[in-house]
Amino acid sequence: MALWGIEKEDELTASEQRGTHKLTAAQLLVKFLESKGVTQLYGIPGAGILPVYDAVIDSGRIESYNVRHEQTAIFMADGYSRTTGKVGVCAATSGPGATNFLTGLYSAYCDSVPLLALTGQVPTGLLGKDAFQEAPMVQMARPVAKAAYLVEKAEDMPRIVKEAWRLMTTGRKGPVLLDLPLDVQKGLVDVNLDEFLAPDEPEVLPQASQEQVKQAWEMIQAAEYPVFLVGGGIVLANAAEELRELAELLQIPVVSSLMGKDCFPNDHMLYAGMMGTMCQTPLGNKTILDSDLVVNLGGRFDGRSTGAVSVFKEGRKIVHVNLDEKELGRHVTTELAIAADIKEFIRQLTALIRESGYQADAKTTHKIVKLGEDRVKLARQTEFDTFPMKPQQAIAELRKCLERDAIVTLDCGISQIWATQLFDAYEPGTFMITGRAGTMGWGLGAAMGAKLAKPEAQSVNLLGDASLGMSLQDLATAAKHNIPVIVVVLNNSLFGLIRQQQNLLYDRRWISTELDYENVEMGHNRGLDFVATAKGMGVGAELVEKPEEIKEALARAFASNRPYLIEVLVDPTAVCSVSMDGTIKGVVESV
Ligand SMILES: Cc1ncc(C[n+]2csc(CCOP(=O)(O)OP(=O)(O)O)c2C)c(N)n1
Ligand SMILES: [Mg+2]
Repeated sequence: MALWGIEKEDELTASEQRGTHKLTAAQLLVKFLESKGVTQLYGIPGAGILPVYDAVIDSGRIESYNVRHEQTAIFMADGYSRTTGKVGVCAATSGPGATNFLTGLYSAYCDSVPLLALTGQVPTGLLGKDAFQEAPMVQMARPVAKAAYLVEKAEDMPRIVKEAWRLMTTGRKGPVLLDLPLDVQKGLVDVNLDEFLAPDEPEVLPQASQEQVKQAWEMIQAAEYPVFLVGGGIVLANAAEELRELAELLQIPVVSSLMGKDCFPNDHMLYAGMMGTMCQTPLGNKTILDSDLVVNLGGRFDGRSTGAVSVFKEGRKIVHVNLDEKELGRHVTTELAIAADIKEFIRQLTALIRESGYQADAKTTHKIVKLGEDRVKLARQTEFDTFPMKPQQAIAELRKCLERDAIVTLDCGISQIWATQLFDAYEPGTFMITGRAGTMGWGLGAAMGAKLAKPEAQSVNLLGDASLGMSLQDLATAAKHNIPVIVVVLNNSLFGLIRQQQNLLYDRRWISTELDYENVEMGHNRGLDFVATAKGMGVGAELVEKPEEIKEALARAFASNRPYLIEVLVDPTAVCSVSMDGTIKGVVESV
């Protein structure tokens, strides 16, 4: 069958190739992935990527999970990567299958997540000729990926795949796209397998000089009220334990950015909460505003985190340590900037402090006692007796019912913002969110990838109804492959966060933010019936209207050991607490 109508397209069939002593580029790619410990492939096959899929059949080690939308496949790879720190791999066919990966690449790139996206491409002879399902993937992907390669010749495959792997997994990590023309996938390559599959040289990361570490320590000692501001780099560098040891040694409060939320136990006496204009806590912002020195470890001073820099910076010095030199001084001017592996930097600083014989004094201890008092005083309200329930209450209830190491994935909206503010995280890699991209539709795929990576952990996608509308079809993927994720959808029948903005910023002029309609089949006015839809796909589901029902619904969900959806009806008038003037001083509390 000649799909692209060119001569010799099927020059060598897959079965003919098996008889040769050489391997096709697709087979080599699969062998390489196996050697790196890849065991799962998420995607949707199509004519343009079939040689890769065909090679997976012979793999014996890699299991293929087909999905209902390529976007979910790349979100699964993302969730897998964030959970394990390893590389998730996904595949799509040429043209529309491949372009469906773009949001996934962008979301992973924004948060420095390594994943490998494999896309089929038209045969090389047709490139640039507007062939059926030809899309300029490399050009489209480059701005939103760490790298994107078009593999033009089969013999380039060994070099490119090795280079791609090194790029994804070293330095500041990120997603890489390999665009694979059909004839290239099928082309034969003569390669020395031992050399090709030999392990890479260990990575050498930039390190802080002793002088820089000393300077940082001197600045901490000179400060009246030093604070650690920790970012996602701590999770990526697997440095949570080192951070905890350092913070405990110094008795310094820890404020996190959104991406750093799960790198420090949120119930630790030194944890002050999150700083920010949207995803923040009153204590997090207050602690920063009370400080005279902010030591940023592995964060990047995102604009939604600092708010207006004039307010954030006023009266305080900054030490910034980040692996990526490009981040230093990019948004905020600093008194000391260090490009270094964060884990090693923390170890060096801890060693220096220990050598100095430092002991926290009474003044420092007093500050921590005060922090504890403020934590109670400034805690946001989560108990209400309103009907329908507030999202805050649903989120607090959910947290109480889940295990400490449960993984929660989030999409975007009011429910997500409340979750960042109220859902405590205790272990790295358990609070998963597209921090910079804010991608609706991300969390279900991510939760499935996380569950496949760590089957023993509870994996919950907490999201709003509109967000679920963007991933709903892949409940069928959870059912088909029996991936027991729990979906908790907070249904206000609204694009709630956008409605909140229309109310606050556009004189309550509403357009296109309501999702309700009369569902004549189901006999209610909520529009889409999530419970019926989930059940239609073979996913257990139930409706919850009162907070006290959440616990038992979850117990049933976990007992089923199958994917399960819990639809929670929440107050459509509920809003979340965000800054009104774009500064971390300007958060207006809403209940
Ligand atoms: C893919 C994508 N499209 C659009 C947006 C803009 N957006 C942010 S929040 C939101 C509404 C989310 O509604 P829902 O998931 O129901 O959560 P709610 O705010 O109602 O809790 C929209 C449209 C986005 N973040 N991502
Ligand atoms: Mg909603």
